[in-house]
Amino acid sequence: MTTLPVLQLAAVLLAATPSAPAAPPQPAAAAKPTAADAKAFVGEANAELKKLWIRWSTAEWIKSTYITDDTERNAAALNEDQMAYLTDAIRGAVRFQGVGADPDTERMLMLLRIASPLPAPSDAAQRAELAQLAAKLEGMYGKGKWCGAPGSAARGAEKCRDLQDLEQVMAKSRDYDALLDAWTGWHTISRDMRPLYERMVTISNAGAREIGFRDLGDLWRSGYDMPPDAFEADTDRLWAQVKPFYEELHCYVRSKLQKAYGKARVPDGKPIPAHLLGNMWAQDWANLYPLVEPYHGQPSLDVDAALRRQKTDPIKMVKLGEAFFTSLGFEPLPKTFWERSQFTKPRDRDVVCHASAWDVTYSADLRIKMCIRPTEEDLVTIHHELGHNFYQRAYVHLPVLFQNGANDGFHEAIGDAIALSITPGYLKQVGLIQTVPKDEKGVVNVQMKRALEKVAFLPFGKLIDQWRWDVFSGKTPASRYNAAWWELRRKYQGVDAPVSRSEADFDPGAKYHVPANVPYTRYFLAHVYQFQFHKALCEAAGWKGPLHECSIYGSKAAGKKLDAMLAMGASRPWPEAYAALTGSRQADASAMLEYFAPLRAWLRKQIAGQSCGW
Ligand code: X8Z
Ligand code: ZN
Repeated sequence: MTTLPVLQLAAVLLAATPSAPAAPPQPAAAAKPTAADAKAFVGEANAELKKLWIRWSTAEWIKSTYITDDTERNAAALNEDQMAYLTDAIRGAVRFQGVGADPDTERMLMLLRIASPLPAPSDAAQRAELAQLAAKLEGMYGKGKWCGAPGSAARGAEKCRDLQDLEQVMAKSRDYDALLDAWTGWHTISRDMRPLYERMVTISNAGAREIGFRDLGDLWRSGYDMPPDAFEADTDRLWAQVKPFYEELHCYVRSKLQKAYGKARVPDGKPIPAHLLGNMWAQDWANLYPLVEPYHGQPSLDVDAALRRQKTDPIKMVKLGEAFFTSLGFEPLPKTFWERSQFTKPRDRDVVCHASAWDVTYSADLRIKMCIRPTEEDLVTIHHELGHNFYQRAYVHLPVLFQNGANDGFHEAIGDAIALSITPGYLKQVGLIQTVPKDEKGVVNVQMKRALEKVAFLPFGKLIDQWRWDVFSGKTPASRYNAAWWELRRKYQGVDAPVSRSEADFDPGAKYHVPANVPYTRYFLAHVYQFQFHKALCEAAGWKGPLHECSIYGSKAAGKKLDAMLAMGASRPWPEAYAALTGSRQADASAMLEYFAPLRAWLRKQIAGQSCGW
């Protein structure tokens, strides 16, 4: 049911955006809508969307924490309802173009049009199919298991391993063949996704075109308060700023991998085999730290060991994260957060383990969904997820169309910016390491660990949507899905598949955000934003030393500054929110480069004279 009078349309000029949707036929004598009509329309849209989104996210929560055919069908049905409403509302909103609505109304009309990353066409059968595809693809990822190659000794249901098991191998094993088995095994789970993904692209492209976009990528790039082409150029600008640093890190790490695996397996001047970087997607190399540690014999940074030794349970880890936010002056998480969250992997059913944070009812019904293990990586992810939750609560007073990040990169950057304050000094304070490394050697070690997380991620953060944008535009046809994927991974990351791949594989589907249809440029942006946010928060906290040593733990002044930005939600163009915290309206990687200056100087000496690049 929609309360919107979507077909009572008056004459409309389509001048504002060249790609605005076509208005349905106009009855000749209809009254011209006014600014007041537009305001009333977004008021109703907010109310209706809130109702529909609560129902849908409730069904999504149930599905993600209990994957069955029934919960998938249920979630798909509720998704269909909100899709149908959105398609109608967006088409109906066209009549308000040029009516001179107030700025908040204009902004909500703009946000309405880009509200869904998966727009459905108005055809009911296609909409139903799209909702089913979306639920099914995410379910396939969540249920993915590797049971050994057919005919191999390892095959057998009792030996099947899920992503968590396989990630553990990627993180810990340094056995080339064991790594290869885990990598190739996981990449079998996405093969059957290919036809479903292709169909999802076709239908959602049609949906995007109906509401006036060239294709789905054009819609995704339109969420940044600037023309989509300008956004793409701006992303390239940031990448150009950090690319030389990435190449230096790549060079150093490759030389260490050559020592571990030999030059026959890790050749000079070639991309690194993707299964050797300590992570299933080679997107975060922190697990390689023991292999690439700059100076041995320095104070230990092994947080994993401390978590194990102290038998830290998942709840304690989340409490530690919450304590960071309350130290900044934020209220503790609601009681229901502790009752309703999924902290550990249930033993008796399939769930989507990929971490996420929710406000199921758009009224501070906060929860996280994780399968927490006692590792430093998960401790950082907890801070990441809580960043989402504290953001959600800070803007909960706004209408649902404004209940969002200033842009999606902001949402991903908040918890990460906080986690940059997990310095050795902070870790010692909370008893997770014994000694704070003080001299230059200790600093380089600490920085190396961070760079393996943050700098290694950058090209991966960029290439996922580079791939999808080309798929959505048709530049990459389905017959080249996998080939195009590996071209980008070679080009940006300098990594290559360890075994030959073909179009029978669908390797992009082995990364959660592709089957789950979550745009990914947000994480690239967040990796740049978070250092600028960190710097601004450190200034607010009165920090005077080097940026990499700053922890804002306990600073109410920093917390206040952060909260002021969070509370704006999506109500203003993002450069305004950016300026509220950082004083600048532009993203810039110089804070990241400043943060890593000591490591970079050291790295350059290490790789001098080596043949870098690929
Ligand atoms: O998906 C996530 C979060 C949930 S929004 C856990 N991240 C990206 C990933 O895992 O690929 C955080 C870093 C990048
Ligand atoms: Zn996130």
